[in-house]
Order: sequence, then structure tokens, then C-alpha cells
Amino acid sequence: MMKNSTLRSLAVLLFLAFFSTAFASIVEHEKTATFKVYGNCPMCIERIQDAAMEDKHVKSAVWNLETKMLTVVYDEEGVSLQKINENIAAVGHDTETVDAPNRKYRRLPECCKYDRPRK
Ligand SMILES: [Cu+2]
Repeated sequence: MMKNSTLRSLAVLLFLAFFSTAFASIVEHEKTATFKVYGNCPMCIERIQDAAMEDKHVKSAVWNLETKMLTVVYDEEGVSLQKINENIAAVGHDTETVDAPNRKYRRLPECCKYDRPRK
């Protein structure tokens, strides 16, 4: 008959093994990408980052106002880079590959109106 303490440590080991496997599989599919997103002022930072984070498979999004580069960490099993670009364009910001709808761009606050790269 096994002692209670032995059983307990066995349970703890199984628990740890299970979660480290689950965690490893999440990390495996994580990708980092950096691409250009057009914007103009500090107000754009939150709008761009929030739009990028709209999909729950995007773990983090940081936009640099100086360089206009956005860095995203995302789970490539759950969301494509194309979809992330589309979500950002949908709130009025042109990206490297996707144009924002004109009506969305026009509704941006004046301070946010950047020079559109392809318009
Ligand atoms: Cu702005």
C-alpha cells in the first residue's frame, strides 16, 4: 500500500507534466511579426494596438510612433497575418498590405490623419 504522501507527490508530478506539455504546444505556434502601420499621433497608438489585439490569438501588439512599425506576437494556428492587417485597416489605418476603407479614414480625428501611402 502506497503512503498518502507518495500518492500526493505522484499527483503533483502528473499535474506538472500535463501543464508543461500544454504550455509547450502553445509556445510552439507563437510567431512574431513586424510590419508597417500608418498613423500620426499618440492617439493612434491605442487604436492600432487595440485593433491588432481584437483577435484573441494575438498575444501582444506594440506600435512605434516614430518608426510606424507594429510588432505582434500571435498564434499562427488561430489567426493569419492577413487577418490582423485587415482588423487594423478596418479602424482606419492603412497597413503595409491592406488599405483602410476611405470612410473610416475620414472619420479619424484630425490629429490622426496620416499621409496615405497609396492614395
Ligand atoms: Cu492619432
